[in-house]
Amino acid sequence: MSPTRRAAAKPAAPRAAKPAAARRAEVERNTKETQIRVRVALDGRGQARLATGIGFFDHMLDQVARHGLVDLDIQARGDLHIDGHHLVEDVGITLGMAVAQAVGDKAGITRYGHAYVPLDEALSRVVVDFSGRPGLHMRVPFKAAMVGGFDTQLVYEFFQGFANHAMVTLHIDNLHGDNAHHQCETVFKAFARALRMALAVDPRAAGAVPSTKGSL
Ligand SMILES: [Mn+2]
Repeated sequence: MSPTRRAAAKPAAPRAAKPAAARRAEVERNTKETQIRVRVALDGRGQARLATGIGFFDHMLDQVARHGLVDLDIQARGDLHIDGHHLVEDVGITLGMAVAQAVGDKAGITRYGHAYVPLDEALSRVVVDFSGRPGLHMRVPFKAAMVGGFDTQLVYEFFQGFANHAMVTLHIDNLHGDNAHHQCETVFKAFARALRMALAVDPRAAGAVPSTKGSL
């Protein structure tokens, strides 16, 4: 016990943390091909409410919520009687729009995120940069054309739509994998983990925008 303690000037109360603006958004996007509503909460708990009409796609979006610790509510209807192309691409676009809106001016975020995720023999790496410049670089040699009712070619369309509208640079590589379900799942899980890292508020950044330009 310090005898000077009582006499010491009362320390300034710790500055109350600025209440974080709620990082959430709701976007509705309707075309003649698809009708999509996305609600996202970036500081969520990984809860998902998903209805895209494609079971395996719901399973993948569930990974994004769970491993990204974002809450996702995605209700999508579309021309699945043709195929899944328009719907999967448009969910990527609408989710990208919602994430861009929820992240706002990006002040205080980590900006970069990366993750490796394995699932048995499969291993994927995803790197994301909230750069403000859309770009997708994807190398995933899927070992099957379809997983359940889901065309694996649509993974590219989903991430292209997401990258273009979230305004992020995305590098996606599947490094190993023999089973297409595993390959796909590691891609979505790694995407989720990378997203979580990039969106995390960095307490040392003290609310600064993580760019020497001052804006992203
Ligand atoms: Mn699975």
